[in-house]
Amino acid sequence: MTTVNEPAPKMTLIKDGIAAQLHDIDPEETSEWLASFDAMLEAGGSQRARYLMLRMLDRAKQQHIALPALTTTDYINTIPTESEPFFPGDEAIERRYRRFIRWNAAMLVHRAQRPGIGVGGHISTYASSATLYEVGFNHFWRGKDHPGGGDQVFFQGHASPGMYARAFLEGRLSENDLDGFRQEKSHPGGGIPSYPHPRLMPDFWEFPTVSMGLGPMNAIQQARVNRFLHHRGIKDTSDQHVWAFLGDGELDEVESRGLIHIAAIDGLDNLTYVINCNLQRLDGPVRGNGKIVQELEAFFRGAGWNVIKVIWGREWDRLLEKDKDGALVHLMNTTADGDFQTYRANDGAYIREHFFGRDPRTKQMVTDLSDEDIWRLRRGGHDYRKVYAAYNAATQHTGQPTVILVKTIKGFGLGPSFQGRNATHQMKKMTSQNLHEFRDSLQLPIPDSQLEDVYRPPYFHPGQDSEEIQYMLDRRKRLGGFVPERRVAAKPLVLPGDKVYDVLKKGSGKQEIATTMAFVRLVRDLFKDPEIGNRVVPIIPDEARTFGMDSFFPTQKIYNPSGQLYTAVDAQLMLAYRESEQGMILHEGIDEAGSVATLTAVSTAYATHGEPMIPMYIFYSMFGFQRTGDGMWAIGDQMGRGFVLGATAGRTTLTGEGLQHGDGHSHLLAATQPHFVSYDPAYGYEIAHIVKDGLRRMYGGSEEFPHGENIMYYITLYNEPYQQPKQPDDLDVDGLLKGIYKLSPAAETEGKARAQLLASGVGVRWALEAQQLLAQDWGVAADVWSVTSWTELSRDAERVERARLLDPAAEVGVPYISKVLAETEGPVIATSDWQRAIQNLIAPWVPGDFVALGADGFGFSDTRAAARRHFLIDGPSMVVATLSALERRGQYRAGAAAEAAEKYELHDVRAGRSGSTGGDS
Ligand SMILES: Cc1ncc(C[n+]2csc(CCOP(=O)(O)OP(=O)(O)O)c2C)c(N)n1
Ligand SMILES: [Mg+2]
Repeated sequence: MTTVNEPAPKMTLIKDGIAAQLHDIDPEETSEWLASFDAMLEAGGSQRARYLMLRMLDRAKQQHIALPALTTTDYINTIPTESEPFFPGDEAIERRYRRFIRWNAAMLVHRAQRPGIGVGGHISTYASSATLYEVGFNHFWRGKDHPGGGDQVFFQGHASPGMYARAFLEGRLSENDLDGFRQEKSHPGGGIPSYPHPRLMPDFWEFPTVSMGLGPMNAIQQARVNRFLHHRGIKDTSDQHVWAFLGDGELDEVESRGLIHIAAIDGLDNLTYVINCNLQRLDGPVRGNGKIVQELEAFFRGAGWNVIKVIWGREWDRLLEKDKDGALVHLMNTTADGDFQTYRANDGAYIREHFFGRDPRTKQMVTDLSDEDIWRLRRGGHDYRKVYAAYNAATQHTGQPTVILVKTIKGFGLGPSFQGRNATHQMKKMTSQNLHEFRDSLQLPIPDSQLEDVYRPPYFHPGQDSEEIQYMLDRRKRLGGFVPERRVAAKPLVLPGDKVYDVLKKGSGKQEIATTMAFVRLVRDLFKDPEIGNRVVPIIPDEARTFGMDSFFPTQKIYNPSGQLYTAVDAQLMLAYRESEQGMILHEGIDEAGSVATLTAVSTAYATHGEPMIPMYIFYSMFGFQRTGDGMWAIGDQMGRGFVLGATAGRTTLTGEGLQHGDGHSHLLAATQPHFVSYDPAYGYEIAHIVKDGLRRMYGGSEEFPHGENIMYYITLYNEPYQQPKQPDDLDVDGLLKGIYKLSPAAETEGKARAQLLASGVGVRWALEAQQLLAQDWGVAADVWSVTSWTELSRDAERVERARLLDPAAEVGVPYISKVLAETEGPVIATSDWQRAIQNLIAPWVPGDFVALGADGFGFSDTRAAARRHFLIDGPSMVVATLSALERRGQYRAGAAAEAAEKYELHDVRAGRSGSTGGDS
């Protein structure tokens, strides 16, 4: 204990996040304060001392004394009862139809368990969150017809039955639709998806949330991009709010927590998280030994969020008022979540004994309550008014994002076999007894006779003209229409003409530049386009200099809602680091996952905001699909459009960076994502055609796709500098876009053995080298083909095969790759800086012999030439592979391949020559 007279001239404290040495300018006064504190503690006890300290802190805050914040508060509601606003709705009517929704939500899952179907679903999550959603639907969320443009609501994925059940009452879904839950293809008349999937229900769902952790990230970047669009003058989003509904278990995903600082730094007060703290995840308690609400409060407050806790329902108000010595609050503070869960899986008598009974003062407090009364002491998340007060406060808070931590009961209202049980998340079938009890507790006029068929209990709808439905529809009308709703109103963009692409078609002359630089040159010109320039949005996770995009800093500027409040160290330089409120570049910091969330919001602005934007997300290709593939997949679901650039591509091209950087497989990963059209261009002019066609397909209108196609482009870019050739006069543009074109026919073919060399990206130069060696040293005439997309060629072939399977008798055509190679002679040898499996994507459809070389296995640090020799993908390796294939066909003398292997020293990595040095990494 500190003695009063002890001198304390200096103390180290953390003040505003910074360690500070504070001087005591009046030690005598300090001693007096400390002495009076000690005396107060002795006289009043620790509860009293705690109370007074909290009051002091509160007073200091009111008087604007900048003290470090406490990260947690007591386990009680943040908003005091006396500060709750007037509730503007009719609670009784809203309760009635909330019960209809609860019933129908459970029934649509339950009915989907009927014999022969049994497709699963979740009942307990929505049961715990019905109030949270209904307060939003009835009082807060603005629809698309609202003058402000409407809100964006991220629904907890497995709460979807509740949203469907509401849409049924609203007349948006039919009984047949509900019965088609999770039977999208087989249900007569069509079914509805298990979870929020915009791609599968494009007029309804806006945000795919079911891969847990993506919703929290995407909601933050949605709110940030809303601001960005506003600052950029694209759209007034000032009256649009983003709501994200999350599970307390979901908050254990690193993605759920990893981005929250961004929301705080950008002051996103247009964002509210509602975390349904039912204390349970799938298997059991989220924090049996701890308190998830308290943990999250500290976490979010520490990160700079406004935190509102909704823990207790109004029935507790009276008890808390009686809690003069803090005994009840102490119990609340010290009861573990595991116990809170167990209370609700038991009954009032159990709660009396195991909660209130732990302290004689609290036991006394509830003597006048029956066990029934104790059971009816609700949690905050089931009290309409408490939830309303929290939402209202969140929407009025400025300068910070808000998180509302709401305590609920998992399986609420579903009876003792569901409520609070560890298994409740997975329970989907109700027994006859469950059904009867549930109906009774919801007070629904469904006769017993209708519950006889336990697999088909009826849905409940009181009729369109009923008071409840009329009220409900009226609420939505006032708020601007239904939620969720997805609309695509964007018009096709006027795309730039050919001129913008000229710079790439001309080639780089004597200058050696990498394809990354060629791409950057194109983007620079696209920025200047009067129609689309303002819509191009580079998204960069701290690699702009690597890609030569620092040249955009002074002109396009980096978006920062606070502008630039400091003098940049390089302010005097041409390429100064410039931040601006109107910046066009979304610089994401070292954060690929967050960048993909940003990409999601930007690439879907055409639907969410009716404003097509052209994202150009450029990153180290190794840290793309491999690291953030799930987010990319969700963009596919959300039907994003834009360009994804895997820069520093290839397993051997990024000199010296080695195992964790040498990407030799992202094309394989991209190939698994149906919405990605992937290209691996070799030259600038190829990039020009690919980007032009991408813009046409995604942002232009065609007869087949009047609003453009829901696809993304994945283009790999390299950092190996070489001369970019001028576009050949007779370029086969159609072939280039389909995935292959003849780049360099063999010079003299007369009487010579023939071969076909296929390559993509930087590999094209090795094929050209091999062509030369084969001609010079072996008299073999080889044609060189640039394969711009192995994936597109294979997808084209798969489409043909599927058509053939469905209609074996029909004339379904020939895969493009087969058609192109059918007219050629000799074996086909393929190479690239990617693993073999990528080249092999076309193997089944290559007529004749096919040999794929590839960079399989882990990369390593070395020169490009050495690495390519190691993997046997370089020019000489192609020569040996070609001779060997010719020998096997009997078209070349035996032993030639072995001679060639010796001649080119294939076993010696030091003998490799395929590849230039230099290029930034
Ligand atoms: C990334 C990911 N991992 C696992 C799942 C499977 N899953 C679906 S719901 C769920 C439990 C959810 O618990 P919580 O977030 O607390 O939500 P609650 O249902 O309790 O509201 C799990 C593990 C998933 N959907 N996504
Ligand atoms: Mg939970």
